[in-house]
Amino acid sequence: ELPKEAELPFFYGWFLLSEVEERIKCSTMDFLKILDTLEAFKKHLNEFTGEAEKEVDLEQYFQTKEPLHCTTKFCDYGKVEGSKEYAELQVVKDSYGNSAELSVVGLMVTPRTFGARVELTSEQLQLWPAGADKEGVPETSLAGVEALPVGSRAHVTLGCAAGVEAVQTGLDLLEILVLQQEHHEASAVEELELGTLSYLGQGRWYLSLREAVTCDTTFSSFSE
Ligand code: 2AM
Repeated sequence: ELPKEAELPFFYGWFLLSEVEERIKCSTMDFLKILDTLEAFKKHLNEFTGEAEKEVDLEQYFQTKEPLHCTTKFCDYGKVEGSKEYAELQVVKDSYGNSAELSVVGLMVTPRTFGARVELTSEQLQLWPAGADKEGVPETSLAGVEALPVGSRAHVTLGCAAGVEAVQTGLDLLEILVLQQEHHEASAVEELELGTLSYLGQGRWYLSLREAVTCDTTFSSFSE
């Protein structure tokens, strides 16, 4: 008889507790409402709609992806390189099912994705796979991404535009962080109660939160 292959999940990550999920959904929707009404945002509306005068309701524009989580390793049931090695890491086994407090430090919006930037602690970085930041990053952007601190891609996808896959959120976030690194203050647009809002061209917006939001999560895996 053949030995049973250990099953690998769709992905590993930190999953927000359901009451936290509700709280985050509400407060991030509030941010979209604020952004939607800003003159600065209206000025660049055509980057979302493709038309100059058309209105956009950001709350409808993005479709929520549940459960809300911060992906560590996308395995696709073992099809992705390094999945088995990741599952077998002692730190992954030891942390499985444990709670973790994730720190959300910013929010990002692009015509494709809406996400929350997560700042990982050194302990949490042990669960961040080597090379995860640059996976799928276009050749031309690699140098910029490699100059960012490890774990810069960590995020929670809050929503995607119709037809956009969640994997895009991390790529959009990296693009924003690279642009910010290249020409920092230049992009600051507005001081909001929530924090500092920056515009980075081509419909890309980043809100650096005045105060980080702590989210209770569980490190676990997801399979459909
Ligand atoms: P996300 O982490 O940006 O939300 C299931 O599709 C989950 O795995 C989503 O959360 C998604 O993106 C993430 N994911 C999908 N494909 C991926 C990839 N190639 N690399 C990293 N994460 C991926």
